[in-house]
Amino acid sequence: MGLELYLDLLSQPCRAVYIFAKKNGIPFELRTVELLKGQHLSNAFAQVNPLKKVPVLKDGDFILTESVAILLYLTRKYKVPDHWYPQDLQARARVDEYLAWQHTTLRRNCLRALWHKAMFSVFLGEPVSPEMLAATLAELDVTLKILEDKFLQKNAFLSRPHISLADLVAITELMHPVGAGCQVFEGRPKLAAWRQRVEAAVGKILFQEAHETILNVKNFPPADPVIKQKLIPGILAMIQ
Ligand code: GTX
Repeated sequence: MGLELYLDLLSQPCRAVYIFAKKNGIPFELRTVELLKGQHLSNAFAQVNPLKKVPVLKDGDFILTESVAILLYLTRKYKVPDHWYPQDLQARARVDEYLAWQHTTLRRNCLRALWHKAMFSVFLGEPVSPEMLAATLAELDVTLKILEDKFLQKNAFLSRPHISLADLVAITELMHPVGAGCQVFEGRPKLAAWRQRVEAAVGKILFQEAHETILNVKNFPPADPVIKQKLIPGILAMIQ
């Protein structure tokens, strides 16, 4: 059996892995795990990842979780263009710097913005309080400023002249609040121009395909009440 990727494109880390594999022509079998149907909680999936989270990579008997580790594995196993994860010591360190930073900052804030702005109503049937939403969006704002001022600066991409894993991880994170209806690129011309460059580098068709689910999130039908009850603890833990 060749490479298998267990993904749900609703999930930011899954989108980054999906785009990277597709863009680089890495052959894989897509194993879709629908989070909102609770498929990640099944016993069958627990055999693949006891933590019951996506993404997961399976390469023969080798199983790997954590999107950043998966992306790095793919860059090392396949001959992908150097710009994704440069050999140059300091250029690579720039990518590492972003990848280390994003977990508890941009990723967390984008996920919370998605849930607080849209998914609470769609999925849990009631919105969060206006105070909570305002606090979440204010936190996101601070993080976006750091993304622009510290990471992007005046460069074309986060890790300078070429697109890298850092840009891919960042753009897939930012599409979470966009899907929820937050205008994160409005009033931020530098970030908006960067988004255009990343989309162009990835390819518009692939970018659209990977983000179709999240951009439609507000039209999702309400979840089945039984599944909803099963998912709520995981959701609350994820967005706290
Ligand atoms: N640090 C991990 C990575 O980067 O791979 C994070 C993995 C993760 O949290 N995966 C989430 C998951 O499987 C999906 S991403 C969030 C998607 C939001 C929609 C959820 C309905 N979560 C399942 C769970 O925790 O129960």
